[in-house]
Amino acid sequence: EGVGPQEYTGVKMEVLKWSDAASSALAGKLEGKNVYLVAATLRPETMYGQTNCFVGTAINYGFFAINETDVFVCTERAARNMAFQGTSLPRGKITQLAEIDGSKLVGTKVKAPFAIHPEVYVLPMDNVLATKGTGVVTSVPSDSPDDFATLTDLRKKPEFYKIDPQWAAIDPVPVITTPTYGDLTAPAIVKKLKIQSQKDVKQLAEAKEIAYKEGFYSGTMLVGEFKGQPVQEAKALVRASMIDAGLAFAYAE
Ligand code: A2H
Repeated sequence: EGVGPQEYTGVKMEVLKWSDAASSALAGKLEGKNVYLVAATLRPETMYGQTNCFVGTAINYGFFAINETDVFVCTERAARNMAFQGTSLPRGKITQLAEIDGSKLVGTKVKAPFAIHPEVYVLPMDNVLATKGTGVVTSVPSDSPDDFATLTDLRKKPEFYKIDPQWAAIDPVPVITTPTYGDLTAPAIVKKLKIQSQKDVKQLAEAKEIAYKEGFYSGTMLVGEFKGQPVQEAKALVRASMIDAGLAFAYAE
């Protein structure tokens, strides 16, 4: 991470159906509201390949009213930052309606903007930091080694991770092709570096670096509105398209 601010894209993942645990914890608190889990991503051009959404089970998430009808789910830290970036009104003010542990969000079904699989589940990830982004990570296992390693862990040990295997059933979707690694860059790098699980943090940091550079400098879009275009061009275009559609917003920190 550099010295300057990180320019994230805040992706609005609308809640379609709460997990049982979230449903009981939230009973009556969000009547009539549109609720969105907000994921922070640096790779908006990969959103076609979302297969799920990750939260940290030990992280506390707040429900923040950003206007009369819409509620964002993220860390309080992120909500405070957003309040000064034109996301909510009045400026600088946050209104928290409820809070919940990440573990209770697991199993919630959300909409994945622009995704080829438009409905995905919330799953647990070990390495989600409460101190970065919104605390919600949208999962794109085709292009993110962390996401692929985590999805693989969850599929191997669903009981251990307390998930229904159905929630992790969507396979990685080819979104970007790269000359060195083909149509599924992250799985190819994870295999090459012999990464076994999300616990291999050191190798994953290396894999992330390789995947990021390869995708950005040499990748070509395989799907979507900018199919056939280099990722270097498509990145800003997909981002603008999502923002215009009201499905995302700029978020910096
Ligand atoms: B990226 P940086 Cl396809 N904890 O989005 C852990 N990881 C987090 C996070 C948090 N609180 N908030 C965001 N992230 C992830 C897509 C993606 C991402 C792809 C490939 C690489 C990649 C789909 N997941 O990131 O430390 C988010 O995952 C590799 C750089 O601020 C976000 O972008 O550089 C990225 O890490 C931000 O990490």
